[in-house]
This record gives sequence, structure tokens and C-alpha cells, in this order.
Amino acid sequence: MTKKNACLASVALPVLIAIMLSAASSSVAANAQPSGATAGVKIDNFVFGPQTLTVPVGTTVTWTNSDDIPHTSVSTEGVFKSKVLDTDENFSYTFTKAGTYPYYCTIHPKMTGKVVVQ
Ligand SMILES: [Cu+2]
Repeated sequence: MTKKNACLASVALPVLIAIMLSAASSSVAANAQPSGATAGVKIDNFVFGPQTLTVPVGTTVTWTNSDDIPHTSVSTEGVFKSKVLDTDENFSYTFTKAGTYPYYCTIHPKMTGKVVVQ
């Protein structure tokens, strides 16, 4: 190898490695990222609607309180927990693992719903 070529390689190789690494890490990030899908649960008249929401993995679910009294949306298994939502306030959670996620309103424990993630 000539001196010039060696010099070129010492510059080109790290660049090549950097490109390969960034390509690899961006494809890993793409796999780990949520699908970007969204879905909504409306809270109205002491009811979560729909009571059972079925969504694909990676979906962000937003609960919106359309009732005129405060409610919460709290996972029975501690997976997510909203603050107290006043009228028109909302809470979002992104479901990254398949499963069934029951939840309830801590102020009115008879209010229940579930999110099924597939
Ligand atoms: Cu409530």
C-alpha cells in the first residue's frame, strides 16, 4: 500500500464503520419504535367507551374525560396511571407489549374498562 492509499484508508474506514453503525442502530430503533397508531377512549356519564378497546402493539391510547366530573384511568396491574382528569383533560399511554390491560377509575371503582393489545 502506498503512503497515500494508507492515508485514504485510515480516513475512509472509520467513515464506513460509522455509516454501518448508524444504519444498524436506526434499523434497531425502527423495530423498537411504536407503530404510531392511535386510539381513543372517551369517558362520559361514568362510562369508559368503548369498554373493551382492541389495538395493535405500539398503539398510543388517549383517554379523554368528556364528563363534567373528574375521573381517572388507572391500570389494575399498575402498568399506567393517569392523574385526576378534569373535564376535557386527557391522558395517553403507549402499549408496547401484547396483553390484556384492565383499568378502572380510582374515584369511582365501579367504572372499569380494558385495553386488549395484540
Ligand atoms: Cu370516575
